[in-house]
Amino acid sequence: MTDTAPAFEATPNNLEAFWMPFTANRQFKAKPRLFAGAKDMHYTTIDGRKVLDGTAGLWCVNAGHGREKITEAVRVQAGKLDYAPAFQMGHPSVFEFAAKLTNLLGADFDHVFFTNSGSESVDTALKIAIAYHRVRGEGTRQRLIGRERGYHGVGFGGISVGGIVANRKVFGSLLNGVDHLPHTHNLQKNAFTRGLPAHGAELADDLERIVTLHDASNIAAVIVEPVACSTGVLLPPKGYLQRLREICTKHGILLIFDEVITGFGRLGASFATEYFGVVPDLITTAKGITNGTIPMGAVFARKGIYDAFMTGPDNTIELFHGYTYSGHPMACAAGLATLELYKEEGLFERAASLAAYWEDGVHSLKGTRNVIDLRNLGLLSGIELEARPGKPTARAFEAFLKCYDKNLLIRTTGDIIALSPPLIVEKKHIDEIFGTLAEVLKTVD
Ligand code: PXG
Ligand code: PLP
Repeated sequence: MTDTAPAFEATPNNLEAFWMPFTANRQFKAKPRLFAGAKDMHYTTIDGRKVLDGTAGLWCVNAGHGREKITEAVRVQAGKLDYAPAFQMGHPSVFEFAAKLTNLLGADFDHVFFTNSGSESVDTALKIAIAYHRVRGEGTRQRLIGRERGYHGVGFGGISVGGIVANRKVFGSLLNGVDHLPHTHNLQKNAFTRGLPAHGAELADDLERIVTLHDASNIAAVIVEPVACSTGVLLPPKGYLQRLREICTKHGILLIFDEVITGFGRLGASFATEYFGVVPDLITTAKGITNGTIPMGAVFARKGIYDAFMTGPDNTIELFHGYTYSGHPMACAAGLATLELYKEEGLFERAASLAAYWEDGVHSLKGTRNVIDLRNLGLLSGIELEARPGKPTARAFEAFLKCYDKNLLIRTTGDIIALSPPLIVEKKHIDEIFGTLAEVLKTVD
């Protein structure tokens, strides 16, 4: 392209070829929304408008956009080593990154397996769980348990244990041997709670029912999001995660926390496991691991899991699993710089210190037209609207479009607005987010 080349223009012809993910393609292409740049808390649209990012991209840009430290690290790495084979070969930064990550997680977790996304992390964790039982001589433990309304990405494993109907219903028979716990959302009892809801810890006991049905000797793992974000920020009732942990331990079932969103500071702690003081056996991550700059995911294994695989002659490949791009040099460079940035700027602590101000902002919307629940934790929020009769999702989507016109990016799922700003958010941005939302919601009938 030369300097005189015309700027990209969004016309139907040049938008057609791209089959957009999780998007109403025809609606979008008729009236596209395109970002051309981003810096710190803002995106810039192709027509030059600055849009405040209330969602950290898709819950991933935790340190804010265009951070020089990360882009420079990627630039340097690209010039030094573009790619190294991931199988039977290595490169220094993947080992350094693994060590730093396990350090961040604390003494309970001592190994990490790299993937390229949250979906791959989930499939990896499910496979590790089943294989783990087998290497220990408990090969009958193959069943997997997810939860209604759970989101675990879009691989066949993830949609099988996931519980969002639209993500499952057109994709055939999925994995065999999967059960689901009930979701924990209860508007009658918990609406407008600040922080964790009081009611519902006993819903974890449903796991006992499933164990009675199948016998523990057939169950490999339970997977849940500590906070179910994608479905609309559903918070765990007080004591729920602890109870799930106790029941899993009692029956020898592995507990997997899917921390693709809750990891890397979102709740005001490094991970949800730290925030809740509940230790799972496997943790799936992605997104904030590289600040969204380069695709990457990772699965953390609790002490003892890796060791269980280290048997047989030393030329044995212990786990027949991995991706061409597991631990890609560019992703490791981005990840190492991201971790430094989180630490230097104290971003997890910053999220914790802003959580109360954020909570007040969220709950300032109480009484606003059509709002039937407000939820918050750390720098997360779910704002639930009553659905328009006969037209689910229409009300929230209208709010999304109106916010975008008023230079605020929000995310909607069903009739719930989800917010998760970069952790560098300032009070003035929080005021702007809830000010704009209040104004917009008044105009949405
Ligand atoms: N697990 C959880 C808990 C997630 O939130 C995934 C797995 C899958 O990650 P990948 O990287 O394969 O997308 C996710 C991703 C939204 C939204 O706004 C949520 C996600 C991704 C895109 C949009 O609901 N979560
Ligand atoms: N499909 C084919 C034909 C392949 O050769 C490979 C990897 O070698 C894959 C799929 C998997 O790709 P990835 O390792 O990037 O997940």
